[in-house]
Amino acid sequence: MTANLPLMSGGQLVVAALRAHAVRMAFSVAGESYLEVLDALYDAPEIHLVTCRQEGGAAFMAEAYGKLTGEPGVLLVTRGPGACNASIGVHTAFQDSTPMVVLVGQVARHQIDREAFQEVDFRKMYAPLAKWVTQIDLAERVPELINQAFQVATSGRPGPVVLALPEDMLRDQRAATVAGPYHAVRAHPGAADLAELRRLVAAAERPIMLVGGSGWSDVAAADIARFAEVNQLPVCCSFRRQDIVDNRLACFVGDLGTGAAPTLVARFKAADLVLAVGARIGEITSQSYTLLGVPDPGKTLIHVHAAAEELGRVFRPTLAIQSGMPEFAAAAAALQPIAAPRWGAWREAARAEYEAGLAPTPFAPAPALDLGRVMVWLRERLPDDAIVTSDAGNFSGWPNRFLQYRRPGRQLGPTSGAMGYGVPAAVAAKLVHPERIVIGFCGDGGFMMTGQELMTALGEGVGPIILLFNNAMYGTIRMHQERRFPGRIVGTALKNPDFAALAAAYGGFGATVARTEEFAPAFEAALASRRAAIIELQMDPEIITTRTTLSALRRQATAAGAS
Ligand SMILES: Cc1ncc(C[n+]2csc(CCOP(=O)(O)OP(=O)(O)O)c2C)c(N)n1
Ligand SMILES: [Mg+2]
Repeated sequence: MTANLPLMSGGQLVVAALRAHAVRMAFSVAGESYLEVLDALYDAPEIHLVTCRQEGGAAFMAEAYGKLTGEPGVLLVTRGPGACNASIGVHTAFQDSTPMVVLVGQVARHQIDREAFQEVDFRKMYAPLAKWVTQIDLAERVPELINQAFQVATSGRPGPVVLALPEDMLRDQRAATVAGPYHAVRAHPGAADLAELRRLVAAAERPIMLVGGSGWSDVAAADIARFAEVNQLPVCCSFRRQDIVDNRLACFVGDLGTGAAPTLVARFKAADLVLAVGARIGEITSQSYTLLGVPDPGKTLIHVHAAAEELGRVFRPTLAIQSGMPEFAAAAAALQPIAAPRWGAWREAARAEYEAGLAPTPFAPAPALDLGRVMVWLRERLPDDAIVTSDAGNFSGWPNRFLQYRRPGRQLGPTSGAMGYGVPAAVAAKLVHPERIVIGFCGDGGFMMTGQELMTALGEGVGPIILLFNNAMYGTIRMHQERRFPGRIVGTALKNPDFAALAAAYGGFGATVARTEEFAPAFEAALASRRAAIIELQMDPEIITTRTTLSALRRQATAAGAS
């Protein structure tokens, strides 16, 4: 079979396999352990290799690429140190069910288990972080194992796959047939399941839908919205998955993130039926497992998920349906609508609560920079296809509560809660869609973890706009301190650089906004510059969430008798 094939190095076979799987972009920090792969990429100009500044940033970029496109984000890093830096992005891809393929250089096969230079047993290191880890010990098996990696990364519940590549294997010359592209395998809902779903929903009084998870194409998102609309079902979304259903539709009623609206939480608890589609119903979404009983949810639960292992894992559903999101959404949209549903007023009330929450909470004294008004301005200013990325931290409450997401616009945020995600994700999104507005929301803490990747954007000539919420603290943790140990501030205060000057030093656009009216001109100027930009929002540090202040938290905690 291989008699007439040319000999190729293991490295060339890796790149031939990436081509066969239609890889268009890959993110890397170079290492001598995988020089053969880099050299083979020299001859593969259709693969855009993005040279990043730290593997954590590169891994977040690959994860964001996977989240945005549904195709595996490809990451290339070197052995021990590179793989250790990259691990945060692998963990994020795992928690966020994002397809990703990580290629890691490895020591030569004849050195393994000597603790050679930078040697790590990647099967052990990545075991709980990745969906699958293996090492390619034979160059002739590169096509087979890379094919398997793409299959595993994309099928069922998507996730990250790690392939260790011993450097001497990459030099071996072998003849091998490359196969591709991969076909993501997804289950379809059965006719009996759909009939039962319809029967259960029709019998409900106060149903609510929860959409979330990964694997949503634009068509699937439109289909599930149509299903909700024709059946008048209220729909909320899971943590950082606000872009599945157009937030302007009458059926959309909010998100179950870290700052979930108390009214939505109450309504979810009052529902007699939950139709969860794609969401794992994890700790944040389930509000620390308080929205549903474990394992008996205490109400009718229909759970639709791409992976059999997630069904009945925590909550025992009344009806479990294993299905891909496009397959389920298309079938649901084709179901006969439920005639004269009883829950019209229930949905309307939930929508009214959501809309009431879109009005900013007033603070006294009024801050010079009113973030609520800034968000309302952005909500009106952003086009439908804008991409919003988010870091982890309390500042994320502002875009989560006040922006309205809609396809093809996207929200890319780490459900893993990993700080440092916002900037690299914005860089990746802008590389994928240079024509769209891409905004990265960051705190001062998270920005300083991976902000150097702004230089990657400048090197690539793309201009994401970073909105940097500066409160000179790890605000989220300070909030928890005020609740548990009021007034005892330790380990959370930050000193920061001049962020606008930092942006300028990179060759980007920088602006500092201290008053509400300064925001719009700064935003338009950042956009017009077409360069990577930082707009520092000098916020009132007192305002710790969109709803409350640090002093209010301290007062409450002291009154409640915290230490
Ligand atoms: C990589 C990482 N390290 C630590 C944490 C714990 N953590 C969660 S939020 C937070 C503070 C975030 O600070 P900042 O980015 O300034 O946002 P803020 O909460 O102040 O708005 C920390 C330290 C985390 N989630 N991820
Ligand atoms: Mg902060």
